[in-house]
Amino acid sequence: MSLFDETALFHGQQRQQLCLGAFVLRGFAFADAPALCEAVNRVTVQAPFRYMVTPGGFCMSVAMTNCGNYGWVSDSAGYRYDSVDPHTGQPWPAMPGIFIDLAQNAAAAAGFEKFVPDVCLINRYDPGTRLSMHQDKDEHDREAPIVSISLGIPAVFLWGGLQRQDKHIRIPLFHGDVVIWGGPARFRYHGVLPIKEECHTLTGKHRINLTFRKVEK
Ligand code: MD3
Ligand code: FE
Repeated sequence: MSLFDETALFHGQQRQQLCLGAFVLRGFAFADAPALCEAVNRVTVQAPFRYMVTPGGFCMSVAMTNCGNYGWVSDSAGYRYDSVDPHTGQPWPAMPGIFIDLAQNAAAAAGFEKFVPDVCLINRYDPGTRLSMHQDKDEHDREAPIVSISLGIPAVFLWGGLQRQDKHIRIPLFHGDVVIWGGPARFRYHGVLPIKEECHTLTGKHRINLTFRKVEK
């Protein structure tokens, strides 16, 4: 077997069901990762990464930006989806074609046909940064799944239940992994453990996570 075959096997696509409605597609975005990272860089020229402020007045440790018809924003007034980037006063950059195609193909591979996201939230984790346990409930279309793509430094994802105090399991997420969260999985608590200090050829010291959402019903 050639080196190429082993690489293909190692990053070979594999579908695991985490629970009803949630699927991991290992390596699904691996081949497209360089183009995805370039697209992220183009988006952030227009809409730079920023540390948003929580309604409680704390600065978030994960840097964020968005592209698409809406973007997720947080400030002293609360969390919401807004068609305007508060940092620039302009609409968010359009979603790159490669984002839409990949999100749609991944959703279809998990049984969610015709997924058309209207938001891509882009999270950037610096070394040591974590995301505390939370639910995502700001999206009005509650039938649509959320598709997430992991790029760069790996992470340990925490997957809980419908109650904050429910016990959680740990799921490693690597560069190129795609996860689809739909159906009953959609409203479970989840979080990310602190990212290790490492270096990745495409993202440097960062982990980048793209989440595709459908906000408008
Ligand atoms: C399960 N992001 O942006 S992606 C978030 O790695 C968020 O940046 C994490 O949680 C990250 O809100 C996790 C996986 C994910 C995203 C949204 C979900 C899992 C989810 C919504 C519902 C259930
Ligand atoms: Fe979330």
